[in-house]
Amino acid sequence: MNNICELLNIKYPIIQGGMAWVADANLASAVSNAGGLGLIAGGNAPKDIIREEIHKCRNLTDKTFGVNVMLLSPFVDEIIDLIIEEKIAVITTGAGNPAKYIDRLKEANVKIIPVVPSIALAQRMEKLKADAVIVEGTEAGGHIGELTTMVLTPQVADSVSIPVIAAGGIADGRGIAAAFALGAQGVQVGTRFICSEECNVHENYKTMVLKSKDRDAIVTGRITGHPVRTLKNKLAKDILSMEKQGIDPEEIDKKGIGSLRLATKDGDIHNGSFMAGQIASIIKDVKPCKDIIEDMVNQAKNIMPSIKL
Ligand code: TUI
Repeated sequence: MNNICELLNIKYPIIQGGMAWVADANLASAVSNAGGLGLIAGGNAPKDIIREEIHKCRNLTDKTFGVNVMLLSPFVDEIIDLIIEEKIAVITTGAGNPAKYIDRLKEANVKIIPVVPSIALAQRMEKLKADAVIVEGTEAGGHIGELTTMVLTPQVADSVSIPVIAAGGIADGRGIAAAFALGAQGVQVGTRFICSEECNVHENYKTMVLKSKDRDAIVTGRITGHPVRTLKNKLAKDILSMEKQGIDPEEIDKKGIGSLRLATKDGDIHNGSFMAGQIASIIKDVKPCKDIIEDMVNQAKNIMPSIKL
């Protein structure tokens, strides 16, 4: 059996990305019910909101699901407490180093799978007894690292003994087969699940992804030190222009405040932050999570019959 499936008691080693304002109980339960690992995104939300989503998710699935902890959140400490109180089976972490939380989580039997953008952090996480690592290439949407999935996956796979899950640029079975060829034992998929029937984002968000072209997922914030990949629109262009003009990074950061909500809830195509990966443009339809996952798995198996899925 596949190591990731065994570790998490799931059918397919397909982990849903922890997309803030996108991944609620509805999406997480749909991915878990389809045999993957669904996760509720903590994002910047406070404890009470996440607790509600956890309870909703429990009513929607009896399968394993998890919580994604965004480490830049001001509420990280209380969310870690909540995860332990609620006996969550597994967490993924992003946008920082979760070292100081690992001992407590392991003691409470919570599995921990950090996103790492480098070999050094992967090795550090292995030493601290993380259960697996997600290597997220710069192709991904949202907050990104420097290296690509293509180069990061084999290097990390050669550098640690814990299972490696590849992320960034994977939206079909070709991506899964490629990731496994590079040494991954699982994949994390984000953008593809935005265009699922169970994803509760505003229709305009799904349309933005469906209409996107190969060069539309651009990076802002390289100058402020918080690079974020979003689909090109007025907000992204305004931010890039402010960066070029050398405007104070704090002023630029202010422009982004509230923009994820504008994208996901209001569908504000001009002022919203439509986070998406570079693979967005291969997504051509909205379908149930079950079909997304099964189509990906079948395509990967056709390409690579020996694949352990
Ligand atoms: O976290 C993500 N993607 C995200 S988080 C997010 S919310 C946000 N919104 C605006 C600005 C910033 C965040 C939207 N998308 N992906 C996982 C990820 N983790 N990518 C890169 C990293 C990462 C970076 C540095 C992980 C660890 C790390 O460690 C640095 C250190 O301290 O060693």
